[in-house]
Amino acid sequence: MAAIVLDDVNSDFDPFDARTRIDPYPAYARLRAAGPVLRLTKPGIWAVPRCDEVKAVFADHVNFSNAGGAGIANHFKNKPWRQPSIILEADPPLHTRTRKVLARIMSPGAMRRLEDQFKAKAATLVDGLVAKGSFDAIRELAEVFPLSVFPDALGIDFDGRENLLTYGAMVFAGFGPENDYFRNLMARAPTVLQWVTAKCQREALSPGSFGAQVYEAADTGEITQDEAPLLVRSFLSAGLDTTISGIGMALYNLARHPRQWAILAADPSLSRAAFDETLRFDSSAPYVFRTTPHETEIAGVRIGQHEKILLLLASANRDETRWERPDELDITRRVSGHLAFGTGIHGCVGQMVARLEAEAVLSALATRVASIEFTGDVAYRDSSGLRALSSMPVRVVPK
Ligand code: OW4
Repeated sequence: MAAIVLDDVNSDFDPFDARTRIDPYPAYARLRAAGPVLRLTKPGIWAVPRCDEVKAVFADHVNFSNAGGAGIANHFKNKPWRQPSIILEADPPLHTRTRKVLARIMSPGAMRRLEDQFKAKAATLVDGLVAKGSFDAIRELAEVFPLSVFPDALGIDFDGRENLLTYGAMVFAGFGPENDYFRNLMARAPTVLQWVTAKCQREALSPGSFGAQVYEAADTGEITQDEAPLLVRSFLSAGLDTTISGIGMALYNLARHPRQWAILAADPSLSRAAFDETLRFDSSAPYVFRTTPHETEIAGVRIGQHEKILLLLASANRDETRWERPDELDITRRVSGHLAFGTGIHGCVGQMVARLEAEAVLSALATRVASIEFTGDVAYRDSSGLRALSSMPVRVVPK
């Protein structure tokens, strides 16, 4: 343990301010220059903007807990709005048990079984959009595609699928401060939460699906019967809004870098790498929190007990000490090691599903489309937890 304890550095940066949300990157650069760990005075939390310290915190689940909440809410001090996730908002040994089940359900072999179906659905969808010529790349593609494949893989039927979008929005808005956006969503909570609970039950899940496999793990005693519906809930929480946002931001960033789109159109096999580079460049899940169970330190700065620590993943992904030309989107760079999915024991367990979905969409489009032109302004969603567009009007030029 370091013997020297440095003074903390204050910053008035507010990650939840709507004005910084559109282009937070200049502010992130200032934070990285200011120090390895900063006190954000407005929300009253700590922030970690550089790559090395983000990785160090991710590697240390003893000093930086998830049981205290992965959003700004402090579960060590206050009761959260929903029963905590038994994978995201849990520490070992509970987390170890639940993680193993989800990692197996979303294994590479499981991904291979889904691949043909995902690619066929993307091809049909994109064929229709290319025939139209002009469309909204968010509403008609980034939102439609995950909704057309993920609920099927999860195993739920068609009735009420739009509730998945509202629930995902609630979960991610719930990671930020209690603002009007969150309160407006929560006004719909009674019906949405009832629907979510119903879809997490064994009877609601089709045989062989991701959801049914969670119940199989309960039957063998790997998890308890009570834990099964809560673990299914993690698919509903984290499985749809995330991929919609990520695919949307990938389309946006490739469209506004026409030379990068041309490289992808010339070689659609770059689609998976291109998706990862857009995640590095403009992460759709830009941050995540940890909470200190006891006093500790980061880079020599003392952090008290029960403090919230904001890990600025989108900033770490632009860290000039880690990346060459960090502010350039370059789909041919070696992008592995970016932090948009986190890393360590809580690193995104669904990242292979996300990549499969994004690859299906991007390769279908890159195979057919020479260029993408904006026909109007994009609009950002008003979420404090996810970085996402709500609209992106485009025209595509077929090859
Ligand atoms: C990023 C995530 C996000 C939101 C909810 C959950 C997980 C959950 N992972 O497990 O409920």
